[in-house]
Amino acid sequence: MSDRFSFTLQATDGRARSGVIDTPRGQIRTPAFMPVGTAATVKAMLPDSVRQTGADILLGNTYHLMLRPGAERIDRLGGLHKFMNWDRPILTDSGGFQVMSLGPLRKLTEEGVTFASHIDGSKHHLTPERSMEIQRLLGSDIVMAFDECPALPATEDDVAKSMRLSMRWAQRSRDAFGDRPGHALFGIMQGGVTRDLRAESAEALTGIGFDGYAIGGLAVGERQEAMFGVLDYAPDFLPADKPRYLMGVGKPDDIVGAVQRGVDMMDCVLPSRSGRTGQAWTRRGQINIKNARHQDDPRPLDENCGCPACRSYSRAYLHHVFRAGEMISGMLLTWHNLHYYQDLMSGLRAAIAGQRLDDFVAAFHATRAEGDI
Ligand code: PRF
Ligand code: ZN
Repeated sequence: MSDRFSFTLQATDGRARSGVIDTPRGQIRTPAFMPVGTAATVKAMLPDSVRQTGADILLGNTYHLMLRPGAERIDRLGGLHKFMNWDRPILTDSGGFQVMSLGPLRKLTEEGVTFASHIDGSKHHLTPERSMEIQRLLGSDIVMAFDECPALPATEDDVAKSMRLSMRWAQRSRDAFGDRPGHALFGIMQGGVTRDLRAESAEALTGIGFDGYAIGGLAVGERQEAMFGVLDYAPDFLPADKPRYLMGVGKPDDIVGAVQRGVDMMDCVLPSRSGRTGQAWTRRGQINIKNARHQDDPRPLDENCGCPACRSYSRAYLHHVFRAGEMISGMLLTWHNLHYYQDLMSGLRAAIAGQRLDDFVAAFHATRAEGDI
């Protein structure tokens, strides 16, 4: 196994890419989907089960873990991998984005962000330097630079000012991260939906030099066309030989469109969160298991899915346990959704490797229905 972090491109098809990220904790096949484990758990799933869905890497959050149980505590207990019983790669987000979603509880300066905890109201300070320290204490394999993601709607001037602050923070993140063999630091591009700002941000980041580059500031409430509009040019502003990570995306059709446009990594709470609220994602479309029309249905969610929910349980059972508020409901639907997402990623990787991505995408869209099925 590699003792360093490296990215190898294996195939391209149009602008889409497939490859492998090597880390001391294992390989990440790209395009990769990262399940979200905000509070040191992918909710409702054991780590072995997450692995069985096909995940190579999880995402963790600086913001949540610094507040509870605390980064120093996790360090004393042997680091996040040991703490949560996941020995494969972990990427941690840097905290700025999560702080910003708190709204009025925060104050932003050149130095960093001061905010009140959503748990107990206690006051905290986060800077690029402290974010790098927390992510080191957690033992994160892929560390994200500390950035600011402006809340929408924002004027172009505000987006420009925010992006430039994020670029100064990117330099401070790079300086504070230092040289840590086997660990990677990713910069985060900002700039909203303005091409010139995206170009300026990419130039600043590549000038600093990172092990990978994220596209931030998208999937913040804009329509899919607007996001794809940015993805039509933004990945090309970034070095071809480094991984590109689109943060917080998305629905299955967002993922497919992003991969077609040259994105290598993504994360989203959607498959796990919607599993707990009774939504299943399948090849044929979305299933709302709460709906009464499932109560007598002996069929699985998807007869072609190999997950435990589909192998052993009917829609009628899944409907019943959801209605009854049983914990197995969230467990089975989360498992199915994560399995579906990872199946989609493996299909995309194989299609890119086989130079048949257009056919794969056409079949993906042709099989799906809009609305609930
Ligand atoms: N920055 C960081 N994390 C993020 C985002 C961002 O812009 C987004 C935007 N979709 C999700 N998560 N640091
Ligand atoms: Zn399934």
